[in-house]
Amino acid sequence: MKLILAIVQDKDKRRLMEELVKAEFQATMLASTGGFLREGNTTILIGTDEGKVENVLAIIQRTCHVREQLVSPLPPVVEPVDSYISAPVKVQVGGAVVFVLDVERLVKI
Ligand code: 2BA
Repeated sequence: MKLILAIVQDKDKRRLMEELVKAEFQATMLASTGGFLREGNTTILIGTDEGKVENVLAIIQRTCHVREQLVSPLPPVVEPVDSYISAPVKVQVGGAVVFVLDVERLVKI
């Protein structure tokens, strides 16, 4: 068995969950926060058989989109704040960051 851990953008979570449930996968959604942007994102846990991992990845690929986001860099601590001019920088976020892990055992009690 495998555990798929997918970090997705909040805008994609609803469609992704709908498609997973439609395809009869079991999933759990957790609210999470990205370390770089410090903004909310969603982490979805999906436990499934090894042979179905590619199906899950295909659903994630179909439903999660790459988006660009503007980030304002923080001023450096050593510079006086009024001498620092920062231009917002574009970063690409998503479609999804996916980890596929081995599961030793699944117990439902
Ligand atoms: P964040 O950490 O908020 O990162 C958002 C996006 O900012 C990233 O998109 C990446 O394009 C950019 N970024 C991140 N760190 C950067 C840095 N040091 N310098 C420049 N740009 C940087 P994604 O790669 O699509 O990641 C989306 C979210 O997935 C991340 O949100 C984080 O919550 C998670 N994530 C990504 N890689 C991860 C990893 N190796 N381990 C754990 N979580 C990860």
